Amino acid sequence: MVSIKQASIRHMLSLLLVWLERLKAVDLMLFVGVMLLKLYLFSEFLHIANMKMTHIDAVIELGAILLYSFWTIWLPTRGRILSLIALNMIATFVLYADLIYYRYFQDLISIPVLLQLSQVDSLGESIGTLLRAKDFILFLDWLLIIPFGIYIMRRGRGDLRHANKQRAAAPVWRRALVRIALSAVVFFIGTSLVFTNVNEAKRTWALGVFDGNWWNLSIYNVTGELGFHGYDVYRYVKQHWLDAETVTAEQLYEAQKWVEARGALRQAAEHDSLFGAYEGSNVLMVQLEAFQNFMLHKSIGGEEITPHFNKLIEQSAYFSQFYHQTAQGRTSDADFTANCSMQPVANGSVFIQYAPNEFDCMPSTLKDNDYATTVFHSYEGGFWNRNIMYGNMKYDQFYSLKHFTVDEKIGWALGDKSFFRQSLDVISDQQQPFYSFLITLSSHYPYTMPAAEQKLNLGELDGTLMGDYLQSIHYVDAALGELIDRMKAEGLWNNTILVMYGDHDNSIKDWTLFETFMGKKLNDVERQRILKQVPLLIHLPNNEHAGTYTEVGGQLDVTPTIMHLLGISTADQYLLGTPLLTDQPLSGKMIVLRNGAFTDGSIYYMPSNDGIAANGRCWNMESNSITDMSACADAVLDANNELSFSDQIIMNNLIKDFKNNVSIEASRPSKVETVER
Ligand code: GP9
Ligand code: MN
Repeated sequence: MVSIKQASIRHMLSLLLVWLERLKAVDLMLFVGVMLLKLYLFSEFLHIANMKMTHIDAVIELGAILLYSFWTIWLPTRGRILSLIALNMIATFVLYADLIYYRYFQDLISIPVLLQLSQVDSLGESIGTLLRAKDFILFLDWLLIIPFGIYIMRRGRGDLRHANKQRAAAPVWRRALVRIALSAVVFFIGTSLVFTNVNEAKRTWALGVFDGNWWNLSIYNVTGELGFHGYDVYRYVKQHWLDAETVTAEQLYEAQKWVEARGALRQAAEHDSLFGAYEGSNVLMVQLEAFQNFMLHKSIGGEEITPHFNKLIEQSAYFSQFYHQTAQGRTSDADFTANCSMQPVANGSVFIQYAPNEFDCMPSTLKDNDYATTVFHSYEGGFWNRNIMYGNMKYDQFYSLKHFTVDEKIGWALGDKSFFRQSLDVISDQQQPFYSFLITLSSHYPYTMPAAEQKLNLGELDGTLMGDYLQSIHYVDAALGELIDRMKAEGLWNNTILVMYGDHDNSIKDWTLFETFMGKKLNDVERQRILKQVPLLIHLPNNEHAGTYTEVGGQLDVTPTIMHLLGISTADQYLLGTPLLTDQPLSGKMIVLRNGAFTDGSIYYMPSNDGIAANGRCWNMESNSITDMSACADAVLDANNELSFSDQIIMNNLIKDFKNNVSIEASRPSKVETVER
């Protein structure tokens, strides 16, 4: 027996269905209104600093909702309403998942995250703390749409037919025409609302956001939530399907042979007396933001800019011809090159685009050798996709902004002094041996320091970007002094290898500022030196092997160097670098930069913008003058090989294939077969 209450609910639902059927597009309008409201609430709940929903954002979201749903107009009433209910449920689910994910990871869910769900495991444990009662409001409409959907599926057809008994239906062709025309109009409106506004942002305030691609939230800030997911799908499809080139068996074989030759160089160095000389030591590595070489050992206004670093140089192995090898991925590239010893990709960042791929990064190797591995960076964990990449690099723990107390606000976030202090609180309690990687931030562009920390007397550089840069470096140097004192106090100074290197240049484009500081005019190769050289400093227990090493090196050599000192063989690993601190420096070593420049310490090749090798310039570094191209010509091919093999390996996830032995014997090309005579 159907109760009176059930009958009246069914009657109401049937009236609603008939009403929606008669008024045609009202269901779509209701859907658009509800979704817009949910997206507004979503942005409020996220509550990201400087990212409040503006009216332009609302217009973009509106356009995206229309694009998401325009096709439902093609369907008859029941199908359309059911599809809109399904679209509502899917979008609400995505919003909610993003909201929970953001509260934990300060990022949005992207396809690479979904492909690496193990990362999300850590979220499971703390899910309870991420839920809020107010979130329920996102699901309020489900109380109506779910029963309505069930009613339509069960009874809707019959009730509609009954209600329309007396009405003559319009001819099929007319209905089809109206639907196609209406959906085309909605599609056109949606497209213009989204793309005119996004393109305008790309031209103006969001210039470079889609090229740099450094943070999902920066993309979301331009495209809105639905647009972000649309873009994310496009980005993934383009990278993995549209732009993907298949690697032939022969290419796989060539790449493996080429990279294994680097392993053979490292293996040859294992006979060296320094191989394993520091076996079992802790490793504390500091990546210094925008920390270049040119201001070391320099004073301004009678004061040394980096007194602590200069003093440490005397007690350490300091590499004075060391190059950063970063590209658009900036800090993340430095992290990747130094820890994983591969070239960065030319466009974007490996951290963002290839995070799930297989690499032989230092933390995972050290973890396999019973080290505790931790990484510290007091900024949002989603920036540069660190949450995901660090999971793949097998760090035990990533301490991001949310783990620190911001008791000293400088620049983007926490000042480096407090950052070191709080990181050392963790490190000193850590199981030994450990590998701890610390990434500083206070000397980040645009170098705004609180007045109390502007301690240098800058003279004519006062009020300039260069002046601000030097003030921030002076502060970071003082923070390094405190770090060293603390390491000594914790008894870590003589059982830890302390490594420091600069991540990349300081982005100051005005060369007159450099010339004012250096007190001389700078030619092209001097400028390249300033731009590309950063310090590498390795402090060993008891100040052993201290001295200035003038052999060339680059960030790709950091991991092989540390492994060499620890006596962990990397002969079978897929790394491009070679150890720098050895009895005998490797002869003919060449450092290849991502823009195609290279140097062996005596020549420096600068590629030309047209990409034609012969149009590049070859500099003699000793005489500081341009020399004949013949001095560089032979190495151009080697440099290009390094870049293209590295790209091929990263972009096609070849290390996984190498390890699974996909190539070699099975695919050995006939031309390399040995012939018995
Ligand atoms: C922020 C920091 C800055 O987390 O890594 O990165 P950068 O802008 O130097 O690449
Ligand atoms: Mn940086």
